[in-house]
Amino acid sequence: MTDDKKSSGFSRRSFLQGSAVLCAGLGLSRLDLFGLSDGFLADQAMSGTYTPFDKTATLTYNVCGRNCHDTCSLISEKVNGRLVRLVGDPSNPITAGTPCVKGHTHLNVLYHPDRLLHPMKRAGKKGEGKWEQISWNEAYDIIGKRFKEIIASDGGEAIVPYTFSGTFGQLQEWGVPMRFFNKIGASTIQRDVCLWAGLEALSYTYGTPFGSEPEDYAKSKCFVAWGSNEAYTNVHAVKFINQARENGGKLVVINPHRNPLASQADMFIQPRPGTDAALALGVAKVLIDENLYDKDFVEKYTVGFDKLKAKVQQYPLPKVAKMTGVPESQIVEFARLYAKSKQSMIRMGYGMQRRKNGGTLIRAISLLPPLIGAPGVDGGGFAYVALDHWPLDMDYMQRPDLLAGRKVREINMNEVGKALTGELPTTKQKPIKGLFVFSGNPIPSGGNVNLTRKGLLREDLFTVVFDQFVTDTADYADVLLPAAHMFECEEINADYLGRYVRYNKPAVPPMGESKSNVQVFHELARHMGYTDDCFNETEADIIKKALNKKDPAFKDITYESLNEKHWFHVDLGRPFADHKFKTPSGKIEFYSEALGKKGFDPVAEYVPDMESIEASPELYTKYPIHLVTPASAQLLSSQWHNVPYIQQVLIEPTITINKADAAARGIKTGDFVEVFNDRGKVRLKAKVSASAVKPGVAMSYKSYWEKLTGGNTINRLALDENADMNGGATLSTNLVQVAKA
Ligand SMILES: Nc1nc2c(c(=O)[nH]1)N[C@H]1C(S)=C(S)[C@@H](COP(=O)(O)OP(=O)(O)OC[C@H]3O[C@@H](n4cnc5c(=O)[nH]c(N)nc54)[C@H](O)[C@@H]3O)O[C@H]1N2
Ligand SMILES: Nc1nc2c(c(=O)[nH]1)N[C@H]1C(S)=C(S)[C@@H](COP(=O)(O)OP(=O)(O)OC[C@H]3O[C@@H](n4cnc5c(=O)[nH]c(N)nc54)[C@H](O)[C@@H]3O)O[C@H]1N2
Ligand SMILES: [Mo]
Repeated sequence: MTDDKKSSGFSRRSFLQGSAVLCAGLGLSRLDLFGLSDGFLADQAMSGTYTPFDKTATLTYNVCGRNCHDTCSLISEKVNGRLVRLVGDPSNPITAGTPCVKGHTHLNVLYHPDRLLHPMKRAGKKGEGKWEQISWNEAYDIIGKRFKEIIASDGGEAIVPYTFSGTFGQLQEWGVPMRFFNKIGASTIQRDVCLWAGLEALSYTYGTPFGSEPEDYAKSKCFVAWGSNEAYTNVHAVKFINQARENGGKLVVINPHRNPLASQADMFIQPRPGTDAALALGVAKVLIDENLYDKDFVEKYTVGFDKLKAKVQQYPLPKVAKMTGVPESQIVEFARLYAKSKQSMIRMGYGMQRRKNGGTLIRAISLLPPLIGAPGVDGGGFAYVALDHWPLDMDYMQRPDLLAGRKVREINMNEVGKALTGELPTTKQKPIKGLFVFSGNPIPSGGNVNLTRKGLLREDLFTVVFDQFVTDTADYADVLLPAAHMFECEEINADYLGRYVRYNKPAVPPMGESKSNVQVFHELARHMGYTDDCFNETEADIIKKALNKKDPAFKDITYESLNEKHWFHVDLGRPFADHKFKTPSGKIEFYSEALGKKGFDPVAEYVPDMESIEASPELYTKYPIHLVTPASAQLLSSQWHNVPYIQQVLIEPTITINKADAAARGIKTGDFVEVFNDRGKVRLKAKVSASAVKPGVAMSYKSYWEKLTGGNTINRLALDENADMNGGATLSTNLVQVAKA
């Protein structure tokens, strides 16, 4: 029936023991109990993990490998060669039997009538959407010939890949495609759109950005969802937060937008966007002034406390209240609640650090856990991301040695529009001539999409788009290549919520002529005459060779065990339980020389965001509303927008504004409004609220498709800069004006 024989994990074993006791008591064999005789289905049913819908179905263990914290473990059922049902793997402690709304509708993506099934070449003007079907051979001929011409005339660096979150798999997305680009000496793409500024900021404090796992949230006495949106962006975290509350823990939400969790929180703090560093320093001042900090921890495990103590004097509460819009009394109340127990956890989201001041903002927040002695404590410390459990050797997969000593330039994906239009000094000097977009979608998921469009319209730019659908970006391609869906490909996924490694087995063959990323880049390399052995490897070859065999934490993960168990929890222990920190001093650094050397305040400071009343008063006069553009519940960046079922539940393109701003502009709920800044203009429906956002703030969900909204994606307005740290994104740094349409 299937080669996936067993379900995985401890829950299976413990249930089997339980069922044996139950059966013995009833005088039944365990199989009788389930009315099943043998084979995989009986095994599944007995394990208590999964009862298939159709007894004749073939089951495959899959992964929702889209770019989402949770990265769900899934089980698909196949009948007559077609997937008919999909459930969350009940044995996986995070997925626990159910994916989110998007995961539930994966089959609608897989079998979408608009799936791109054949290679195409452009048959009209760029952006016109006219195509002619071609064979793979012809597609490879066209791409290979054009790339070779570009390499001969301008060098490999004139070609750039653009990629991010189509699959987020280690193999198909982060790893193997880079072999091809290294071989041709293409410019490197800095894949910094997402959470990058925070990674650097946290490293100054702790020596690593990798924090606690969701299982630990449940042990929290005070869980602080600071700039995160669990109910939408990582729904499986909510269960653990609820467990904490059932155990008497408090929930605090800090967010300019009253998101679902905020409405249920014990305390909701609603700062002005981009001012969280001031808030954190104000909280630190209360902790120090009121002697609520952990002197023992501070003395033993930190450096620079005196400098922090001096620094917070610059943040008296009246000043902080003015900067942030948070009342003084609430700052004090929060500090006291937070310091009540060391089992206080701050979970930082990524939306808030996609700002020009995103790094300094995360750095300031990161100083709070050590003040109360929380790092290393059960249910205490911080959570941001876990990426330290990737099992595959990146060098093996990406093969940087194929560069053969060539030093290539880096293009930051956050500036793709500027890069394509020659607005960056490097691309002005040496223009981009070839662009290969795969597993990414700059229109509408990047910033300033009007500028990106201008770049993509360049007649002298050769663009390949490799996707499952004819996306907004695909409209500007010269060649379109059909990508296989993840259920059609082999992949290893590591989540970024906890520390799970998951194996995704192909459940069905690729539809039409679609192919996996690995297949396409290997075939293209061979077609272009590159004879390196690596381009002949299959996915299985690569996984077998690239699996981490050195680190004992990964010792149980082999190709065979992945096939058998489907997912693993990588046990790296509780972060900081040993009180060892990989900073230059070996301690938590309230004062960081490395940070100072980069030109930042070595402790922390509130740096007004690039577009704000303080930093750009003239711009503020024109555009007095801070626009935040977080993730919607039903889309994954731009993905799923073209799925009819999702369209029925997705909120139409809307902007939420405060009633004071609405009244001043004569706007009522349901009115159409124009939202604009120097980067563009969109027409959206207004939703007026007394409290969802404060006056001077607006919210509209990110990355709706241009062609499904009549050209009204909010990403037209999003800032396309690099954040202060690590080349991060600035998609949340937006001043706009709103006017009745
Ligand atoms: N449903 C769904 N899930 C997703 C995604 C999706 O598109 N849809 N995207 C996935 C991806 S790529 C990522 S990176 C993650 C992101 O996961 P999250 O970081 O949880 O989500 P975001 O929506 O980016 O931003 C979180 C929150 O930041 C708030 N915020 C914005 N500016 C500020 C600020 O200045 N201060 C504070 N305190 N808060 C602020 C927003 O209001 C928002 O509620 O989610 C992943 N999961
Ligand atoms: N306004 C605003 N915009 C934002 C953000 C924000 O906060 N505000 N957040 C940003 C964040 S956090 C992120 S991570 C980015 C995401 O940015 P992107 O990764 O560029 O965006 P996606 O829309 O996820 O596009 C992924 C594309 O890959 C395709 N795809 C899926 N699977 C495969 C595959 O197996 N192979 C190939 N070749 N293609 C595949 C999908 O169909 C889709 O078109 O968006 C950013 N956009
Ligand atoms: Mo992201």
